[in-house]
Amino acid sequence: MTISPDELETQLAAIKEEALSKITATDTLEQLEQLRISYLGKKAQLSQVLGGMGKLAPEDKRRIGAFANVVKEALQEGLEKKRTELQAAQIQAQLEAETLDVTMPGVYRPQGRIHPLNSTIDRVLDIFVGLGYTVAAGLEMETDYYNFEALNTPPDHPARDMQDTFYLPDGNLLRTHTSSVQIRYMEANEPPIRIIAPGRVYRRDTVDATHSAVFHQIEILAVDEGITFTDLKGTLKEFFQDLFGEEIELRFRASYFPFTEPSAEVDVKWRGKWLEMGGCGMVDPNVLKAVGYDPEIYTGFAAGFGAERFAMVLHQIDDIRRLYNSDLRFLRQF
Ligand code: 2NL
Repeated sequence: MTISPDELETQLAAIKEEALSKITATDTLEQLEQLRISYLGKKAQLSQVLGGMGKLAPEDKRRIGAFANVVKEALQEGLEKKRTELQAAQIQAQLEAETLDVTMPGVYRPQGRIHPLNSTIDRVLDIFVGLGYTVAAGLEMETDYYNFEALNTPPDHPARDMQDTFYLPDGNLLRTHTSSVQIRYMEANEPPIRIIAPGRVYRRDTVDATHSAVFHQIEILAVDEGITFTDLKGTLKEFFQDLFGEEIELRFRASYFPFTEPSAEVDVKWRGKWLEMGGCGMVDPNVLKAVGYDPEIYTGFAAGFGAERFAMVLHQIDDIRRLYNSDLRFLRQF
């Protein structure tokens, strides 16, 4: 197909007019880029017209070639001008959208604080860490073995009545004390042992001012060669003195736990009153045997406390349920 130089020139002029009017009408950078591709790209109309120049006489080629360059430059200039315009408009729009009103009131975030139960647990842990103890944690769902059997409490043991708990369909249970953590720790480590195990525990208890079916226990355990009841007394004296921040008196009353022998309840005399603070004793040889320790070589002491009881005594809280119902009028006091 032959095409005359004049026709080519007319086509070029038409392309130029069409392109420039489309460029003018464009209002996005994406559209503008599409126009650039369709007019100046490799497959562009301009390139196709120029492809038809091959068969022209040399002087026509020069004339049409020069004109094609004029068209090309006009398009490039038009595109560039429009691009600058659109970019400026875009920045302007963005600036308007992102205007920051520094006089606007901020988002109110009330100051949070540590719950009295947690701050009590933290204080107790701090004191024992200061005495060389390691904090140990474990599972809230346990097997019968770790919660009872390893603690010298076989299925028919009467102490199971007082520690009735929530049983899962698979036979597992919710732990009734953090002792199970200590059993697992002893299985995995050799003496000397000095650990403190804090955590949530469960009992089938009727809720009242001093009982909750879910509460927090803190247990300590020391196993070594030559540990005696005197070490237990000295450790508890040191601990309670630090916890109450003043001179206190300790009293031990004979008691019973399946996992300690002998066992005792420990009371603290603070501001003239005796307060029951927890239970303790020398680790029963059967418990040591269960974790593979030789009771002829090792002895140990253990004690268990209720974190809620500590918090209630230290802050004069009259009802354990106040610690659980998230009443800010109560919690803001601490
Ligand atoms: C209480 C009494 C107690 C223990 C917990 C214990 C743990 C192991 C071995 C022996 Cl692994 N004993 N723990 C001993 C005596 C008392 O808790 O009234 N808790 C609230």
